[in-house]
Amino acid sequence: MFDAVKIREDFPIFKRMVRGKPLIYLDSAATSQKPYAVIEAQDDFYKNYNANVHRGIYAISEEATSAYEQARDKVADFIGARRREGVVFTRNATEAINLVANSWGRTNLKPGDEILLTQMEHHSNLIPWQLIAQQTGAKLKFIPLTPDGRLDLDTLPHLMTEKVKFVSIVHVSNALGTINPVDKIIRAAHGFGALVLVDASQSVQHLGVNVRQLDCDFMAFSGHKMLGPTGIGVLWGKPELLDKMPPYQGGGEMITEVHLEWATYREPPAKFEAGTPNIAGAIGLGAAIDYLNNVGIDQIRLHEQELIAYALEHIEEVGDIDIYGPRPDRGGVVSFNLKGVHPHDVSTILDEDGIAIRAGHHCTQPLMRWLDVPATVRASVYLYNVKEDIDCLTESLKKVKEIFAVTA
Ligand code: C6P
Repeated sequence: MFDAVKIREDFPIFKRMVRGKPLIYLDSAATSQKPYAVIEAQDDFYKNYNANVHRGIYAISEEATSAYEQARDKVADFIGARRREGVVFTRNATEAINLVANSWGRTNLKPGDEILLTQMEHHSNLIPWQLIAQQTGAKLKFIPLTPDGRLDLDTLPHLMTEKVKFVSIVHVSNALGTINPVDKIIRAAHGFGALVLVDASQSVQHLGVNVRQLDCDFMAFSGHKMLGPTGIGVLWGKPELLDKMPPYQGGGEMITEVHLEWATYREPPAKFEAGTPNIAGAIGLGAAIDYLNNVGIDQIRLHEQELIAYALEHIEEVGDIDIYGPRPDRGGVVSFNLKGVHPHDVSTILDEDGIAIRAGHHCTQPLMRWLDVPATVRASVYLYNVKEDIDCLTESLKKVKEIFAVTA
């Protein structure tokens, strides 16, 4: 039986007070909170078997290597990957996307080729492609949005041509909550021989994503948004594609033979993990995946759907509110503005009530421009949120309205 109140007990941060009030955390899209299990897994590594991986022929190094590689198995299992070799540990989703843009993009793109993105991409799935387009002469194209903030798939037949060599799309928008039909886009792209990267930063921990079912070519996500530590992320790639790609960074552990003038490289994933990796981070991520599996992603999704429906209804009841993004089907995010009040002012007043919420452009400036707003207020939920959190948010929003004397 899913019980968010009980789940909260696993998260030490909910014991603390903020500005004299219990912490109301509504910013899990930025980063999630961490359960004891994750904190303790990292602690245990540093206290009991801290050693470098893949190097030492002694007990604690072997233990560290085994735990690090077990974490890779857990990730592979979690995303339905057939082979563990497809899982590359990175710093975060951003680094995973940069890896593909640089390694695959630089080798395969040429002037006249097209990279297809969407108008709702996070900067992390936009800037790496801008940079690679500038370096290779490839051109960027964008799937536009419908007025309710979905991808306008009617444009796909015009946009998807044999010129498109790579498609990189967000699965769930961090700013709108839109759940994109990535399966349809992947099928269309493959029909033209283009490869597809799915930015699963806001989906893998909420919806569950199976790379075999989706048949994407690459997937990127961050550990810290899925109860794991910061500084660890994942690039999953089809092993046959990773095999053919050149290294992204050079250094220790990614080589087989080194001469002064040249070197040969190891097979993936080692080829893409130059230098000492974030061992504790990977172990913590493994513990986070265990935790999520224990609770059950399907249960988490149902809980979030209930919370988001509740939030949409009650935030709207405050009045003078613009809510962005589609309904009813969306991820665990509600972006909105209180008419006539800057989102930063809203967030500052909510903070006085111990409410942590994000206000800003959410690293999606082109999307904000499309919405014709400088920024939004964004509430995002996860498995540990309860309806009372939303009640506190709406009460506080009423206070903001009073302070700013917003009139309809
Ligand atoms: N979005 C948010 O508050 P990193 O920073 O690499 O862990 O994640 C980047 C990223 C990529 N794609 C999407 C869809 C994202 O939402 C994010 C991170 C956070 O919305 C921080 S801006």
